[in-house]
Amino acid sequence: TTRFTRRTGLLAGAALAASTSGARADEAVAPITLRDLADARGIRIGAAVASRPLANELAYRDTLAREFSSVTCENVMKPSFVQATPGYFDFHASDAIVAFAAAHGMTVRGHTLVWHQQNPAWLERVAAVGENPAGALRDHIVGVVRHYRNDSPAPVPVWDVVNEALTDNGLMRDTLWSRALGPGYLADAFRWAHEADPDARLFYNDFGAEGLGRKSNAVHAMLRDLVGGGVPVHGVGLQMHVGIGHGHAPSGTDLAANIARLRALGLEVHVTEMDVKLQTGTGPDASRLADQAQVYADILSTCLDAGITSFTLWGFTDAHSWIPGFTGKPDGALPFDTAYEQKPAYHALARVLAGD
Ligand code: 9MR
Repeated sequence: TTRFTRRTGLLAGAALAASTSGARADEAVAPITLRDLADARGIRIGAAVASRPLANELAYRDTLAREFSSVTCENVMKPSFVQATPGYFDFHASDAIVAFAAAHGMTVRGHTLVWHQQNPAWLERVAAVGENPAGALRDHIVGVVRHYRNDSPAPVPVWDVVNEALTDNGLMRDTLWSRALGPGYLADAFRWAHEADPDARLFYNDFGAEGLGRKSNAVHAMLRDLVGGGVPVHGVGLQMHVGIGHGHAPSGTDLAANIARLRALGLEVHVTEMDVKLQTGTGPDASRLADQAQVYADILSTCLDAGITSFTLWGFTDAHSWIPGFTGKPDGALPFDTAYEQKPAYHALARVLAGD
């Protein structure tokens, strides 16, 4: 069986190149990467990117550019970063990531325009007591989307317009925007983004709505209503923050059924933020890493069969992941370890992409 490790991938690639081009088998041939394999399937493989390691770590930059064809700014495109001061847009941090992507032929998923977290204090105040909260939200959306519109130097063709607007029970989440504007803010946000860049593909993004259940039913119903009402929404992001151990990831059948019903609405489906926690499992490290590889493989395989077009991880190296900070426990939820070595999860993703 073909194993796409860097070393064996090198050998397999060299053998292939030698047989097809007459090159000597001992000549150096570029290793097969996740990116190559995803290209061959016509899908994007992506990672969330953090500014500091991108600026400071060569291994971070090299691995990102080699293995991935899509990037998402983990933080710096959010309102608290791009509009910390009312009316003054500061894109220096997001532009750096977008420029890196452009330089390496990668696409960008814009993240995110409307959320209940990472808003500047002034915007929260405007939403709570301001005279024109709708105007403030509209100006934010238009300011960001226009900066990255299709005819700009570094376009962002896809946006997570609204993030996490529903609760686990499938109700409208009580947020600064639902309080200020009522539930209609979702449709308005999509319309404003569409006005700012009619070419952009506009997504609703949420977590815990990957399989079948109350929340995914509500996401589906909400999107059905938006699509039915002629609102410019083109896709849905399934975040996919999951874990090893029973009940910490959706079953393949539920995931496939959910993707199918979303696609039946005419929507594109992306996996937008996948990581697989180890702390939810049991057993020695080696068996946890094997379980993690299996979860990555099962989910990617189901998603490919179900017709998703983009598969993004929330980071790529265990050296930089939100999980330990958030859970207060060490983990290792991504396919590269802290030394940028490929973990079993990496090989599992490569095998699935290769169709093995
Ligand atoms: O990974 C992000 C982390 O660095 C931030 O502190 C956090 C703030 O809430 O947001 C994280 O990213 C989130 C993403 O934007 C939306 N879905 C959940 C992600 C993980 O919390």
